[in-house]
Amino acid sequence: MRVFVPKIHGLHSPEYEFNDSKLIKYQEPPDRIDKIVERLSINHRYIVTEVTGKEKLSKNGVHFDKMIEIFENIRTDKYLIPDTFNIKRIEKEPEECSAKLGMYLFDTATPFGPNTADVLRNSFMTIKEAVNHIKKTKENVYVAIRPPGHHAGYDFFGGYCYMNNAAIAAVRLKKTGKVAILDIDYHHGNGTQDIFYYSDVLYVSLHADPATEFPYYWGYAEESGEGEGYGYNVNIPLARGTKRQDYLMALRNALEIISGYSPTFLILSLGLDIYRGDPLGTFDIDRDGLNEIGVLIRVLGVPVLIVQEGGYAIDEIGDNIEAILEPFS
Ligand code: SP5
Ligand code: ZN
Repeated sequence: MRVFVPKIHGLHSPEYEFNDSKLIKYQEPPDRIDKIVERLSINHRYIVTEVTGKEKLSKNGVHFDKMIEIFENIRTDKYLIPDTFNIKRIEKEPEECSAKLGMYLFDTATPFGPNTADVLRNSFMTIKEAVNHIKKTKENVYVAIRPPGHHAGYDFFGGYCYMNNAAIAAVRLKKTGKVAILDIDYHHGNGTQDIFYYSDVLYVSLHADPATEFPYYWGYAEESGEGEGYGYNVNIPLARGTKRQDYLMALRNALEIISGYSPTFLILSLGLDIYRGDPLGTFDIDRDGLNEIGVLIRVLGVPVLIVQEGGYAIDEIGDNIEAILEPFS
């Protein structure tokens, strides 16, 4: 299987995030992806391509122009974590860079640094190359990408995410067929849900119940989409501590819905934070469980674009990615 990686992702590397009412070590560091790439590079089933190119963020096709313009124009010599949030969406753009970010940011764990915009340009190019590959070959593709994307909505960002990689791929794939997105990150993909809430791109998510887990305000079962999108948003919240067998049962239900939609392409938002040993997760899914998840999704027989989202058990991330990707490779 082909694997695409943004070459300069390591230039986005905040030291801290503000979480649980304190400043803690940033949980989404470069070695997540470095470890994945290191492992897949020595496995003959994978052909890893580092993407060096960059693309203008304004061409992303998904996000609100004003938010992207702010990303393009931030000038900073340190990682900014805003202290003020524009919760009423007042259309005044302050001069202060940190306050510009606060217009669209929804949490305190998503710092914006000197090279963050450049890394996003390289990420965008990487997604485009992966999309071109799957369009041309109809083969499964894996994008080993960071920062992740599924918490970035039309006009908001947060949860370590700035731009929505899966959504950027979906709008491009939609031009040649029907697209479904299956999101198995531990956290609800509030950004992806937001972007496609009024459209018939099918979004199905299995995630920890937002009543007790981030992102808290999105991800409830009654959120079904609206207008053209009604019935095309499916949330399956699961209790903290959900065990492998219960997870797999919920996944089978999700796959049945996707199968009934007959997509031309499937995008898999892959969060390895569902793994038992993850510091941000609580699900009880072991490595064999990850492999079984891969097998069940593979059985759909639809070409899959796999996009990396979360996953923070860094010492085990190499073994975990191999376990879940093996059926697709
Ligand atoms: C892409 C992705 O997985 N983003 C997740 C962002 C989650 N940020 C909030 C984490 C809350 C941590 N508080 C729980 C501490 C458990 N010891
Ligand atoms: Zn997550």
